[in-house]
Amino acid sequence: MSGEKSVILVTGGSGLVGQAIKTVVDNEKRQATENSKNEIWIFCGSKDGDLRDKSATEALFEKYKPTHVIHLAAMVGGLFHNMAHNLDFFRENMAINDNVLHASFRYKVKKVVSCLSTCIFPDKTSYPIDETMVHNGPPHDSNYGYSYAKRMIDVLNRGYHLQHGCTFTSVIPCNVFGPHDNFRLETSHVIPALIRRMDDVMQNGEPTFSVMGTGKPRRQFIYSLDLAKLFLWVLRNYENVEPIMLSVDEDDELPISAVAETIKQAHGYTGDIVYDTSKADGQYKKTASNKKLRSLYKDFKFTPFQVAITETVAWFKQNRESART
Ligand code: NAP
Ligand code: GFB
Repeated sequence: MSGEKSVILVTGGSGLVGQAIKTVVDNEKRQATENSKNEIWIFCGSKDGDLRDKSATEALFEKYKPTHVIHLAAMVGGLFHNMAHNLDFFRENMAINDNVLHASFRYKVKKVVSCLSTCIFPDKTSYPIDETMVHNGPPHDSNYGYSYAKRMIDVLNRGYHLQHGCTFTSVIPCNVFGPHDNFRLETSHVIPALIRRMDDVMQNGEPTFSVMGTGKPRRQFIYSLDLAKLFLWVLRNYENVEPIMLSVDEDDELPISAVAETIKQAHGYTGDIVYDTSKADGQYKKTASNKKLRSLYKDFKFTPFQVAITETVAWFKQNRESART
């Protein structure tokens, strides 16, 4: 991208990951970095155009004529939202992805970076999972709709490359959290759900806090601001169509119980944590290898989990009124 003027369209620009990229890009602008002088960034949410709709998608591309696209827009949600809406997750995401990638092809976009997820890998697999295993076997039942739709992005990327020479690639983040997350009770992922529900319990002076499931499942979590920096690195440096995992190390995988304890500490909650084992656990683990990332970007430093949780809890307390609650 160096030297040339680029117009970068971020679909899903109003969400957790989109807003983190905006924070990092705004920071680069303030520092007047070389990249920031040559890049125009456009962050779009669903109000700017419903990407399930082909003509609305084309209108967005006609308006901005992007040279590059970071494609984040998706129907997204935590375990319980996925379990209740697998069909919607499949249909909405298939439509959005087909529209965005085809418009990118028609408008001769030089590079598209789309977003997969570590939850799309086969449920029954060897560990750690890596980028070569995306299509190996059925995903976990809880989110098969989202998973198959995400896998099809990789199929589209390969097709556009083989048939038309396009550089459309994808990244595979583990679970993401941070400022601007979705804190709504019915749809959120575990970290924003626990942060919001613990704040409610503290406001009501309740002596116990209930975590759903056994607390035993294990997850890798990446801070949205770290993921944003890695997204920019991929956009500017990674030229391969094959996906690349953007995850913390395998050793940083945590049980949900440890996540709850870290949030308790950040909130300063003094009550007891209990586990509601009548609720689903979801996939036990999906340990991902970041070997490829570590080999290409050797000196990247992830924010320590506790620091990132403390910042996210502070952000939520300061922004609760305007946040997605
Ligand atoms: P998010 O906070 O829920 O944001 C989703 C974004 O997509 C919002 O900007 C939303 O716009 C937009 N969007 C949804 N439906 C749309 C539609 N029909 N037309 C146009 N825009 C639409 O999600 P996120 O966590 O930032 O996720 C970003 C990407 O990362 C997604 O592709 C997701 O699959 C992937 N990912 C997320 C996680 C995670 O743990 N969060 C993990 C792995 C991968 P409005 O808000 O304006 O409606
Ligand atoms: O982030 P999460 O909803 O999704 O985490 P997944 C679910 C885990 O956290 C399960 C436990 O073990 C739940 O039992 N948990 C405990 C809770 N309390 C809560 C709570 O209040 N809310 C929620 N949501 N969970 C998702 C996929 O899987 O991973 C999505 O379903 C997505 O498609 C995401 O891609 C990255 O990690 O299980």
